Amino acid sequence: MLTSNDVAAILNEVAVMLEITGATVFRSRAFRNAAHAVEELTTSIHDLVTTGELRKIRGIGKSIFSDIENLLAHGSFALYDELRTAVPESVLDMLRVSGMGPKKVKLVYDTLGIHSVEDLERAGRDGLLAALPGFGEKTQGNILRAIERMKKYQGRFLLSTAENQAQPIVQGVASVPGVSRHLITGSLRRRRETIGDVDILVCASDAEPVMERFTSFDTVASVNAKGPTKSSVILTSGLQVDLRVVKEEEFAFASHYFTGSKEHNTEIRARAKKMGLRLNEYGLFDSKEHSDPCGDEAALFARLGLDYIAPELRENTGEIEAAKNHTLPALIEEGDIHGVFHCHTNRSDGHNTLAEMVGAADALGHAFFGTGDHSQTAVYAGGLNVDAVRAQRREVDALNRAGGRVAVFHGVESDILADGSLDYPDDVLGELDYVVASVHSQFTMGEAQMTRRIVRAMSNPHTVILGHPTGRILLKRDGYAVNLRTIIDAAVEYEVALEINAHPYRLDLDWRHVRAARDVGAMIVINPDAHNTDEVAYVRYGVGVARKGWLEKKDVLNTRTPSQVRQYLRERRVRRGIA
Ligand code: DGT
Ligand code: CA
Ligand code: CA
Ligand code: ZN
Repeated sequence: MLTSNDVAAILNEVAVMLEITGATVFRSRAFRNAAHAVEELTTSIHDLVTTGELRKIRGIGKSIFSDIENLLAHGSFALYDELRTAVPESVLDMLRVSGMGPKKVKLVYDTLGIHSVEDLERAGRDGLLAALPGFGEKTQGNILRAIERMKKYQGRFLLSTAENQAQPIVQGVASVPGVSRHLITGSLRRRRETIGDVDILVCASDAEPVMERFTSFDTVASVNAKGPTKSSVILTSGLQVDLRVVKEEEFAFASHYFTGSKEHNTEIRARAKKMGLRLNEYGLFDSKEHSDPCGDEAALFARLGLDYIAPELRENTGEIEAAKNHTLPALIEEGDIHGVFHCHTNRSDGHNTLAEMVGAADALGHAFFGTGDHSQTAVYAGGLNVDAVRAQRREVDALNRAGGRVAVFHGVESDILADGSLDYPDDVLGELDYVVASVHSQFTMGEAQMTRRIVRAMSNPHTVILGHPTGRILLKRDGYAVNLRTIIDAAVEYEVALEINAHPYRLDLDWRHVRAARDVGAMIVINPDAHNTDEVAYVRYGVGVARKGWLEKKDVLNTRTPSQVRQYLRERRVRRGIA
């Protein structure tokens, strides 16, 4: 059954195809507006169509209403079918190349007959794109680089996507009679930001029914391998899932081996070898080829003279040495998080009211919640003008006076303007509990200029948090050029917390840099950048990043209680001379 989001995606696709086929701006805009209206729905689109209520929503005209009706009833509508015949799918694929909007796609299609990303790449290499109106050498170069990037990312999935698709399969396999243990291993267990394939490990007396169940899920598109110990499938999404079935006495060894990383495994094997032992996925063998059983991974590490190494740390970045010396960090856990700061409400581009967002925080057991709506320059995201900021202040105060379980902090996500200034005058910034400063524009600035811009924003005493420090969008867009070493030093100097943006599209700051920030004592804060109530829970993806960055509870601002946060903000204001 199609969800509102599916319907919105199809309406958007229609809008794009209309543009490519040269329909009037009004026509494509009507579909875009309708898509937007559908995205905003909070009740079931099926109910709204049945009752005709949908017709009353702004942005849904009579003819689009009937299109949606047909779409829900028959899976398509006349115009959609027509357009899909007129515009080959490979042409639409070009939209996935960053920098290629509908207008550019139409132009290359009409003038050069370019039909696909491959055509586009060839034309770029031949220098044909640069000659087109509105392109030029620079755009051509950008497009070629974007295609490179796309190829590099192809075949990888977001952590959240892989996890959501793996979950029902793991549950299904685990419920097969005779399965005693099950575990997701590989990069997913290590909480990498993107996932090549999913690795599942199962302990079962009889492998056959497990493999049978594994290969027969609805979501399986093809079966690559099916054997007594290993099977491998490709899901309809293109995601590969590997399953291994092992015996009880092999489980600890196999779980360690298949969790990886390869680099960590190589080091661990070398250590075993030095001790006169041979380690593989089946056991830890002495010179007589005898392997004593290990109940779990902790026992395996102990046999190698090591403290237990959490999966997130197994990247061969010093964890084995630290495990030997008993200097591994006591990693932060999800339960340590008492609240989050950077969240959007429907005052800017969020989908829910502040009260609803606070309700979501409450449901997660959080003790505080911080707003972070967009600032006035971010017009495209419904940024708040000064009056709106003040109106929100009153809303926050009223909620706090009402004395709910969740303390509300009032902040904004201020755009960092091109020159590094913030988006409100100082007196307005001073009325807020905190400011998250983020770059949302002019991503192509050179590294030196971008670094100066961000450092200037951090030096503003009102800036408490630097939002998504590199601006990357995983699998889509690399971060802007910025010297993170300088940013990390500025974070210490100006007492600005660096955000781990926990939105699974971002996971920015990257865990490798989180570790560097920790090493010099920078404060870190984990924020979900939630745009609806469900996304507040994204904070847990950020906890994975924090753990990969070796963070302890004390390193993270939002492990503090509301009164500790209040005290921190107050004392910081004094230290920064704005009390
Ligand atoms: P991915 O799938 O690219 O996101 O990354 P992983 O780490 O999940 O890699 P994958 O699926 O190829 O293999 C799962 C684990 O199995 C890997 O982390 C370590 C182990 N493994 C696989 N191949 C080798 C190998 O050739 N040598 C060693 N030592 N371990 C391996
Ligand atoms: Ca894998
Ligand atoms: Ca694999
Ligand atoms: Zn942002």
